Amino acid sequence: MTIRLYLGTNTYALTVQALLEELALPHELRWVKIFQETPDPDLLRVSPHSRVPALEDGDLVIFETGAVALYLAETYGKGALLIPPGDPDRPHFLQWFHFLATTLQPDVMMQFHPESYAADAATQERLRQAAFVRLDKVFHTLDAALADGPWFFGDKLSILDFLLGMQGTWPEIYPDTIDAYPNIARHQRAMLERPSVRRTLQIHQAKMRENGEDLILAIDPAGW
Ligand SMILES: N[C@@H](CCC(=O)N[C@@H](CS)C(=O)NCC(=O)O)C(=O)O
Repeated sequence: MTIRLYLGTNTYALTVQALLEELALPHELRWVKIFQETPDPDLLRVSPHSRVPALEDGDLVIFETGAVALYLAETYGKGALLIPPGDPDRPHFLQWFHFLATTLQPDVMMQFHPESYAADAATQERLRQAAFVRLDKVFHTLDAALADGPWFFGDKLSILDFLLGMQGTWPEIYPDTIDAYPNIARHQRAMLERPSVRRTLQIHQAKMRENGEDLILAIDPAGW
């Protein structure tokens, strides 16, 4: 059965793509344009609000980064990348899973697309700045959570690390720089050492170059 990922360059689809690479799952990439007046009909078929990522796995269609990440780990992870029900860390796994999707993500999105929230430029800028103030608190909270690192659960890598780590590559989301949050910076460096993450970022870099763009990362990977 074919796994097909619908993605745009340097979007939340990075998380799902890196997980597909991490789990060594053969897959096809279907690049789509987002933020179009007339959405790509193929994307609409798998993602009714025309956002990426969306995934097809045989007859299954699923969108929403966290849901896809859980689906892949539960279906193909053979126990890896998850903190299962019954594990004493499970409540905090759930806490951070939802924190990343519902507390971090909205303020990250505000940095890139304030026009989705307000029409005039001055209001957009005020919203962006307000989101930066919240992001600073959110990043301090995450920095404390990563104190025992490198991962959320010490040496046990999980999907949480991909959910944070792939959006953590975006320099625009840090009110100052990533180095203001030393444990997040360490987490990011550890992510960038993973072949799955490098391969994913290199694919995006190549695709962006084709489009005349550049991939700018919060931390340059060693030996990139
Ligand atoms: N909560 C969703 C957010 C997905 C999302 O908004 N993706 C952006 C790209 S990073 C997108 O496709 N935006 C297009 C739009 O808003 O029309 C998830 O995590 O999958």
